Amino acid sequence: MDQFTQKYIEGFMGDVIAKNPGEKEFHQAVREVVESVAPYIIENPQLLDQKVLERIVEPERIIIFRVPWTDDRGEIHINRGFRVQCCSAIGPYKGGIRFHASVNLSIMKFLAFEQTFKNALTTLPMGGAKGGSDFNPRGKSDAEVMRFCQSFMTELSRHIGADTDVPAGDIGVGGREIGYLFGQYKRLRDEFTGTLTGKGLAWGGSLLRPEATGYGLCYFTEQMLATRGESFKGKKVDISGAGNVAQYAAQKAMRLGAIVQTLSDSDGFIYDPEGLTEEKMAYVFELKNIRRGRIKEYAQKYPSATYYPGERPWRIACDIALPCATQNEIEKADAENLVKGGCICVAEGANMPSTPDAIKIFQGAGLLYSPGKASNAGGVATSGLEMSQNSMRQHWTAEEVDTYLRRIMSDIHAACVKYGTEADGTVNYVKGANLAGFIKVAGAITDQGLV
Ligand code: NDP
Ligand code: 2IT
Repeated sequence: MDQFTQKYIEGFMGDVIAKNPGEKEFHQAVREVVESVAPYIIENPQLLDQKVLERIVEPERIIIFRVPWTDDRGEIHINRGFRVQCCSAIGPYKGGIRFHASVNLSIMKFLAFEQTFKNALTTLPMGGAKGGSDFNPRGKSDAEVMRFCQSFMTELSRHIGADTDVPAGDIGVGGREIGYLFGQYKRLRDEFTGTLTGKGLAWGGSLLRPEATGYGLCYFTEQMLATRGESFKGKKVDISGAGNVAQYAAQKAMRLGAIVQTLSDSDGFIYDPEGLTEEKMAYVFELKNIRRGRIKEYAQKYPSATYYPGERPWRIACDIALPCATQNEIEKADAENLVKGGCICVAEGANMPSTPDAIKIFQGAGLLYSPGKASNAGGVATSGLEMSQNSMRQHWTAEEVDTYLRRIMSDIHAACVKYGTEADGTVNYVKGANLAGFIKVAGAITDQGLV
């Protein structure tokens, strides 16, 4: 990179850091994009003049609100709710809602920023947003979760709508929470629209939306592997997380012939060298989605598995790693372990799970590495398909949705190859995804004038 470009990046980041102090996840996400797109911006001075990047890093709107609720004993709790509406240049704001104790403004802003580029990559007309709360759903009763969701939606309902902003799930928000949120929205607005996605099948949901992020991740990974004449067949796969994305990534990878050897939660991970089977997966679905148990119970049920408390899966040698838990869950030492263990491909199911140092290790070692905004876009893409079905008042078959999902993942892969192929023929998926997403959003922003 030449000195001028380097200076532009540092100047831009200096301004972002000064204006958004302490928001380290947001700085991290912005830096990654700016490093990818700076040469393109410098070659296209109208983007500099139009301050396109400056506009994208300033969310169009941020809503922060109080969420009061009572627990089952009648005690009052106050949580903080967020909705960051980052960019509506290419469609209504779209992005998930996260309920997790760690949620803060920095995390919401990084997720909304990432979502803007991810949604552009899907080829569907969706802007970028994210929302959530520092509410911790762990250990709460259904009634407590319902009261919290109703209180959260009472405020959020003023700011969303089928043509304005369409939330969905993320960490801590699955089918149960979307149900409570949708019920309250409908009650307040007296209208049945597709304002949330991830809905139940009987009330406007799309077939395959629960599976879409994990399945899409595996479709994308297949394409990455194919560039080197490889496939999932017989490969050892490490997966982190045991939630929505991890479960369906594990199921699809297993069905494609891989040996899925790990799953995790924030307390530790399980290693099953014999790999997951359909029967073991059915147990995991029941454990996590019905009983809401912990992953260590897997090792009690299956003696072939060992539970490692307080650790992450990355010390277990594998061919393919699919991080599907949370941001910054692969640090430098984890990345070094993966490379040492012979890993050939890291495809992100979570948002920003690899730290910048970890990414450098992967890229330096010549691994196939793809950022979440490309490889996990199947979830929001299928949300887009749910919106289409709602608007048309139609319900597509699983085969129809799967065909769209495969095509979209393949188109995203093609965009990464188009914009990310380096002089030596290797594909830099970070550069490819960021540049492809940016070019689309930047074009829409300049077309629409200074708004
Ligand atoms: P879930 O809540 O269903 O599952 C999250 C999993 O990750 C749980 O096993 C959880 O363990 C673990 N986890 C969460 N936070 C931490 C943490 N701080 N440290 C270690 N483990 C943690 O969420 P999803 O599967 O929906 O989301 C997982 C990731 O995928 C997130 O990064 C999300 O943004 C991303 N994503 C989700 C999409 C979707 O459609 N749902 C779409 C695209 C990306 P525990 O139970 O201990 O908290
Ligand atoms: O990070 C993500 O892409 C999601 N949590 C899914 C968002 C959506 O609107 O389906």
